[in-house]
Amino acid sequence: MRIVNVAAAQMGPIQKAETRQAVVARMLALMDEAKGRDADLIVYPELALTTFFPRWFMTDQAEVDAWFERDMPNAATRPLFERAARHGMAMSFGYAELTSDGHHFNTAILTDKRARIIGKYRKVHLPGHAEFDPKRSFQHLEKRYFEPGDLGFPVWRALGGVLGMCICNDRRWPETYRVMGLQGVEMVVLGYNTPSVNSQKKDEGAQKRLFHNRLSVQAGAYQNSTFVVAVAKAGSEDGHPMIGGSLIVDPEGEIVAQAKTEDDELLVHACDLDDTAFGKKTIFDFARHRRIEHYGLITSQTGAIAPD
Ligand code: ING
Repeated sequence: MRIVNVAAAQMGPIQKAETRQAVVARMLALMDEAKGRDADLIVYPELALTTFFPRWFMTDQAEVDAWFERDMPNAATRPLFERAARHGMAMSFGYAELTSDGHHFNTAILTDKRARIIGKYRKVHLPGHAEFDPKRSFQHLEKRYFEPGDLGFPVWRALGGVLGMCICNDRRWPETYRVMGLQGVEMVVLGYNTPSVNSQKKDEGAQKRLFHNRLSVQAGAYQNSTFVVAVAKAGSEDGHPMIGGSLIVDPEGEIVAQAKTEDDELLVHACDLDDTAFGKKTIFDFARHRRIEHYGLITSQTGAIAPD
């Protein structure tokens, strides 16, 4: 038995005017609740410290950069690291990273139980656009504000197992899970901010978005025999609704915990990492069953590339 008692800390909306200090106070309350439920690890959403600012069209780089963190930890987030160390709890959360040499990434970190950062991931699959388009009912400008991640899909030995991270749109791409699966990942943690409606497909509403959220995470878990913990930033941010539906999925693709609200809500589940072994030994025994001689297209540029 290699139990990781994981807490999925879904967060309700963060309004544009809300301060990082106010958000950190909410995150600390969730962390204290997780401690009360003996969590070993707490997972927060993508861009957990601020509103989902890529919905706003900005032209002034100083205004854009105000949404980013230059250091981690920093004055606003240090209370999180101090409380996590005191609780003996590992944590993962997403934030906008501005590096010392001026690069902008949609980033997530993983700490150990002493609040030391042991892993960093930078979002590879950036959805949305780089330019404002008046035809869209709302904007999704991640390609304007972030660069694609430059760290690949690493995994880390942590909490007695092998952990990996990805972020939001990454969860829709089988390649994301497979690269980590090929490294033996046993638990993938991720956060997301997913609009309840599709700015380019009027009739696609929240129920379809929630279905695709479950489908993507359950498929990734089953097809790589890994736990997946997917955590929403949910609810209406300045009038822009986002889905909740945070969930914990086991290596057989079963949902073992799921959020009921669109607010701050904690899910906790005791994940036995040994449960990943059967799938890795039978169906997904990569060494015995993969036929890479037929997989070339997956890493090729051929085929129609959809216009931006
Ligand atoms: N958000 C959305 C997501 O991938 C999206 C964007 C929604 C793309 C629905 C396609 C369909 O969940 C982020 N932040 O990636």
